[in-house]
Amino acid sequence: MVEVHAPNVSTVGTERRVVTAIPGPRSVELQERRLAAVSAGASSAVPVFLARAHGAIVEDVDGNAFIDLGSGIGVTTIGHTDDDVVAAAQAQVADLVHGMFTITPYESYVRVAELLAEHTPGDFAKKALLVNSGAEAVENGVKIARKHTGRQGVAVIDHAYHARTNLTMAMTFKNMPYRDGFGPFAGEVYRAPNSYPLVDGLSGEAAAARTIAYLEKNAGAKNLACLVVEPIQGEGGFVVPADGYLPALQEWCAANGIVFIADEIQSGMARTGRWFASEHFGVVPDLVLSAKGIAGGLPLAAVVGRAEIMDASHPGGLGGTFGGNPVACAASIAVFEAIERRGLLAEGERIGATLRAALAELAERHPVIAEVRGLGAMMAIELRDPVTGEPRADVVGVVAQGAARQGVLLLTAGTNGNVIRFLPSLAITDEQLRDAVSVIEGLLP
Ligand code: PLZ
Repeated sequence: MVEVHAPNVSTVGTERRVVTAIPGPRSVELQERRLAAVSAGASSAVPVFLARAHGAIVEDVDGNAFIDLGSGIGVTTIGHTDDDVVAAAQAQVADLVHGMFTITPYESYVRVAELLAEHTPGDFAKKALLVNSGAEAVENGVKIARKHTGRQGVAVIDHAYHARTNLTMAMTFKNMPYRDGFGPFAGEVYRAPNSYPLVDGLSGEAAAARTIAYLEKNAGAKNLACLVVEPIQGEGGFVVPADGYLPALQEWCAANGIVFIADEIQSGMARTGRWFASEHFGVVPDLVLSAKGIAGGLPLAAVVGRAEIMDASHPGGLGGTFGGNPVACAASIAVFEAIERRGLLAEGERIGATLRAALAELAERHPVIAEVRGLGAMMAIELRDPVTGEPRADVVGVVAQGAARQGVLLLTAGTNGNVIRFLPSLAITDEQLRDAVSVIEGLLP
């Protein structure tokens, strides 16, 4: 049963507040130390050092407060330092911090697996595996699909992002910054065109036929263990496929013994107004990959799906030292309970409605906005020259940097870098959203 905990005494307010230049003097100092001590490869988009956060507001070390439209790339979905998550994690730290599930198990791992089985699409028997990161979830999804099918091929879609390990770099579309010079990459990865309605103008059926024809030619259906698809492409620019695209792919997978894997690492767990974005598109994946928001900011990721596929590995074939860490599991259970008890799926719907309306108005006044798209708290605007149709990454850069200087943190995306994405926490208020959009409006040409 759920205990109701005393509220977290956070000093973080509810409004943006800029009291220094951005970055402020303390951040500038820390940035110097960071440049001397931290690998240049791990750079930061906004070199503002964070001190604390609560709900949809983050505070930096100089006392500036930002409206957070990125949630650490969709991680603090139910809000920064959510009271229930903080209480659950704090209590767990005092009891058991590490067990190594594959040596000696503990209940919270099992409970998270049960909750994932309950809340992912599909009425069939499901099982789960817990790991540390999205990359590991993708790796393990592929391992399991290969073992289950006895095949090696992995199909992915143009503009996809699946992470930064060797296999997942091979599955990721964009060269810079993710792959350049880091090869050779894992083999047996086959890429096919996606559905990108703004660019290709194709119906879902036509786009799926193109994807399938491509894979039949360059991979051969019988060689494919799995097709891995983001229901809404994340880093690729919040590309929402045309209706019918995903169901047609799933049907083709089913007809050819290919495991249909939804990478819901960014689109999943209460982000789009549903538990998982697949639900919007009428697909029931064989396996779902989940991470980011499932543990309120603690590192946890999962592969969950059809029990007979999840059981393909011999005992001992799957694991890892930290996978399903007890503190992360306790936090995750608190997240599941919070979503249910507080009706947070409806907050995703609210945010989607508020943002869609505000951004549509913006698009009327600023023709550089070529499209407003997305679902729930996963919305985006794509910027293109209204005359030539050329992607305007330059404008996106100006808006992102300018917004940070005014106390709004936002993320960019897109293979062409010309997308501004909105991944706020479900704790964000309509007032905060409208304030942030007004800042963006002031920066648009
Ligand atoms: N699959 C769909 O969105 C993570 C990371 C961006 P990890 N995306 C944000 C960056 O610059 O590193 C992501 C995703 C999808 C897989 C991943 C990978 O998840 O937890 O970052 O490994």
